[in-house]
Amino acid sequence: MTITGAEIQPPKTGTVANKALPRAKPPPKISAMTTATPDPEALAAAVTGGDRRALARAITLVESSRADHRAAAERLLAALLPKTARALRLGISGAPGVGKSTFIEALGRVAVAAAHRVAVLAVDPSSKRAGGSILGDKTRMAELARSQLAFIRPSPAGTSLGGVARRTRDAMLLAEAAGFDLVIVETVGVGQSETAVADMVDLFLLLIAPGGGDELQGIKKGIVELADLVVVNKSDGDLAPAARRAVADYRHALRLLRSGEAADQVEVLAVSSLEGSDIERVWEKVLSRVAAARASGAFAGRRGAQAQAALWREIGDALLDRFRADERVGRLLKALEGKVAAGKLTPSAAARQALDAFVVGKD
Ligand SMILES: Nc1nc2c(ncn2[C@@H]2O[C@H](COP(=O)(O)OP(=O)(O)O)[C@@H](O)[C@H]2O)c(=O)[nH]1
Ligand SMILES: [Mg+2]
Repeated sequence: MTITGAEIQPPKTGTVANKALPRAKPPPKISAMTTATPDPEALAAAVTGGDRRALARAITLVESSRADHRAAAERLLAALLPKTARALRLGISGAPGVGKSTFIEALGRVAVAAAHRVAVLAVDPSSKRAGGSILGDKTRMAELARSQLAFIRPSPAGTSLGGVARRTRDAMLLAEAAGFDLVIVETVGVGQSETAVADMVDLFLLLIAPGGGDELQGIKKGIVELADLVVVNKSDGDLAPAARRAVADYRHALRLLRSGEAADQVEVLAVSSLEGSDIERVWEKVLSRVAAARASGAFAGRRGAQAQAALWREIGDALLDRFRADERVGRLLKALEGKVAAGKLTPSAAARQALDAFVVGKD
């Protein structure tokens, strides 16, 4: 079955969908933001007004590493914080080529047809933004990109995973403040990015494709353990039988990997993003999972734990930055590193000396 917007009716009042995901107001008119240095308060007002260009500028601001931009970004985020946390945060991971962008386009259209406002953010620390993947995404998400109810933001290039993770979290908050009630974070299933994304979303969906041999993708790398939902894509044409086998294989593997309650909760569904078949089933599953998590308190618990974990990561990052920037530590470390390398001092003793110098030096 092919999805066209007209076929999908918004859920009726009182359905699971309504409870799970509050509906956003339609976006107000886009106003031009022309000043070169953004004023955080003015930008915050434009973002909450639903101005998509202001949102794009705001994200650019939080992505910047310039000191004055960082200060402005913090004021912006502080101003917008009360307007955040109202969206459903959905993470989507999978190996390159499994069809993440195509799937997000299809799922995004289902959500938009139900009058949701959808923001798509991409996390790809490996991407150098050579143009290929971005061009690919633009064509694969063409319909969604055209929608007034959608906002698509590719990954910032050439930064460390830590940097990308923080910026994505900030970009997610900005999108929420702009009134987007579904934020989809796409990440490539390589490296550690899926762990970072799983740590910032309400529901983590692993997308796989059939025909990858008998090795279960994601199992070896431990991504499956993070998944709340597994979706086998490309269940169409010649690949349909292989997709059915993959569903059975993953169901079996998940039963082995997880025990008790958790095993029942991770469902495996087959879809065709290209044909649009069974995408609504995934959307309904997402909404019912979220409704159940809200009812049990697991939803709030997960968000609270994520926010606390983010706090400690920020503290760790900031401490390390200050430590490295400290002159006394810098001078001392050169000598300490030499002694450690030569085996004259243990790493733990050297670390203690450097930390003592840092703490004393700061008083
Ligand atoms: N047959 C089939 N091909 C698909 C499907 N979804 C995506 N593809 C194709 O798989 C390729 C990679 O898709 P893309 O969305 O860019 O994958 P990504 O790298 O995971 O974002 C493209 O050629 C798509 O047309 C599907 O459901 N069925
Ligand atoms: Mg893609």
